[in-house]
Amino acid sequence: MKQYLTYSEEVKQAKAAGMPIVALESTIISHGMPYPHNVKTANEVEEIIRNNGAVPATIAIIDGKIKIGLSEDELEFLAVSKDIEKASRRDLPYLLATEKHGATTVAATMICAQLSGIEVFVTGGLGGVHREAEKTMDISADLQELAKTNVAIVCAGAKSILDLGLTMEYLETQGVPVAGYQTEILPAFYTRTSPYKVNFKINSPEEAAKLIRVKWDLGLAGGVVIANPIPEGAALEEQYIKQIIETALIEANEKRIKGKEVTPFLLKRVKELTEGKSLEANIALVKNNAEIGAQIAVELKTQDIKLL
Ligand code: PSU
Ligand code: MN
Repeated sequence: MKQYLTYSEEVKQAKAAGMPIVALESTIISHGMPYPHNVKTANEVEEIIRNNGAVPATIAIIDGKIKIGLSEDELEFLAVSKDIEKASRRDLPYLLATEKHGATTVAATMICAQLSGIEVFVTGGLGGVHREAEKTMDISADLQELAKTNVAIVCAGAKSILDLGLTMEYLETQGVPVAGYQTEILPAFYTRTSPYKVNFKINSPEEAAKLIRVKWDLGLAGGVVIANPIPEGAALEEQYIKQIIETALIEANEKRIKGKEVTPFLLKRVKELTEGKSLEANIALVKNNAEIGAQIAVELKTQDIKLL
């Protein structure tokens, strides 16, 4: 195993010192946001995590190595290069075997986080069950990963490019708790609400950390989703974004976009149709998640120390 993993100096030291570490994904950098917003956001998110007492570990595959923590040059490379595959669970072995580059999705980032002993992961939105999945079978590998890999993920819910109802059903079947951060309603990424409820409401990083620890203490494999709504001022108007998402979905259908291209295509079209407003919202919610995620990672360590 060790031969596949490379740690940045910062993460190596944090591990040795037993500091709280927060994993970050790289698909959002290479395939989720345009340059230079992607690299600027990635750096700012890392800084927010440091300012909240934890150490950031952005995860990616570079030259066939799993990198846990990236240098500024590596972040820049992921942000500009067109040579970076979107890497989910199925892609990891191929990219390592052929020494290629990959930007890790939620699923792949969870796998790498678990391999390196990181318990908390911050991102924007989860993949999920796509609309009309009963015909296309398009269900993100992120959901299966949450069923089996022990990493807690802080996100702003899932985007309504997905079928949120079916996504919640899938997670229930797989035994994945979805906890709302100070909310009873499932947030829908660009908006603070959706027609669905979360399973449980938690009010603080302490409560989140307890929930996560108890799940794993019980030997229940898999993740926990902490759904943290986008900040009030950054949320988009519900009807407005709904109609834009519908338009993007129709276009994806007409263009017969398939497989792993679907999510990046929809994100890009939504950004164009909102003239960048969706990108601004995306940046605001990731930063908000970084703050809460770092606090949860700190709290997990604090609670562990109390038990010693
Ligand atoms: N949602 C976003 N931005 C993203 C993604 C999701 O708002 O960049 C990425 C994440 O990496 C997620 C992946 O894991 O898309 C899901 O892709 P798919 O639906 O192909 O599994
Ligand atoms: Mn898919």
